[in-house]
Amino acid sequence: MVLDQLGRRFHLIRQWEPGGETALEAAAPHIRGLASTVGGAPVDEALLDRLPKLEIIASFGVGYDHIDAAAAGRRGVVVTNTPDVLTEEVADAALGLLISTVRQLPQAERYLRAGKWHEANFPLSPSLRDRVVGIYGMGRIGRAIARRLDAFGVPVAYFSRTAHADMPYPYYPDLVSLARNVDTLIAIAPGTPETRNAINAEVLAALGPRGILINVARGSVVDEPALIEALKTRTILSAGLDVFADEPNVPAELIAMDHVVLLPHVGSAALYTREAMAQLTIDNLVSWFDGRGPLTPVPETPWRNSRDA
Ligand code: 8YV
Repeated sequence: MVLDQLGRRFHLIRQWEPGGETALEAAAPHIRGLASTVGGAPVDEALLDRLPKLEIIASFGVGYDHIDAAAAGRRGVVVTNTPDVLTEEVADAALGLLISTVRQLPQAERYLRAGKWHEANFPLSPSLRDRVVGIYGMGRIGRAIARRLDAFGVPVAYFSRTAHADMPYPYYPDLVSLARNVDTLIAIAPGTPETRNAINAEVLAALGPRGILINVARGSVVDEPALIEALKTRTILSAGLDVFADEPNVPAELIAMDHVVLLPHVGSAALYTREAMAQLTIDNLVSWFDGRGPLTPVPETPWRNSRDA
């Protein structure tokens, strides 16, 4: 267990437990390390102000949009995340969600359980065989998704901040032109101010009536009301969503739709991978407090090696 391991080495304040806020308040002037996760309390200027002795924030997860890493950097506070150890797991989940959505597997399962197979065969679904997949974000996970699609014989194109010379796939300079040239879009870009609502009404219209959107990135990357509208008006065909704008609050309109597949942010949520993520979070803290520096600092962090990472 992560907490046992941490507890053997450090004095722990569990902020999320009853009385945690009071304990944090009392210990705040002495706290030197913070373990944090997406979906937990945001680590913003206000929290940083309360922790004058803070040296390191070790985040459990690869995305760290809940942390103001630039503000931490300005104060000389190191931020670490958990890259690599979840790449293949999240790519597996992305492919699972893609196939589930295109082939309507959850709907087919509901159909069987409802006893409807006795009445008729499940209707024919769309296929991955006549599709071109656009990937939004070509970082580690984007590449792992692309590799899987290669193996599936599905053509790939992409848009990311920069074109990658080593990538054999067509690159489009913006999301609208990518969406116009594919019919299936997988979002795996980080949640940043730049990517906020990047998949908007215009992108969804460009994706078109055969369009399927898969989001395994962050809810913030998609303009959620625009997506709901596009699904209602059949501007696009369907969506497979693992992430939402205000988790765990999923809009009732999405829940009411039978032609979408919805998952409770499970991209990395397999025991094997979560253990590896937890270990890397702990290892970053231990390495830091042993004086060996952070193992996986984020680019905004003041640590000298981070620029080469
Ligand atoms: C979360 C994730 O870390 O790594 C990420 O960016 O979104 C997930 O793996 C996980 O949900 C823990 O909160």
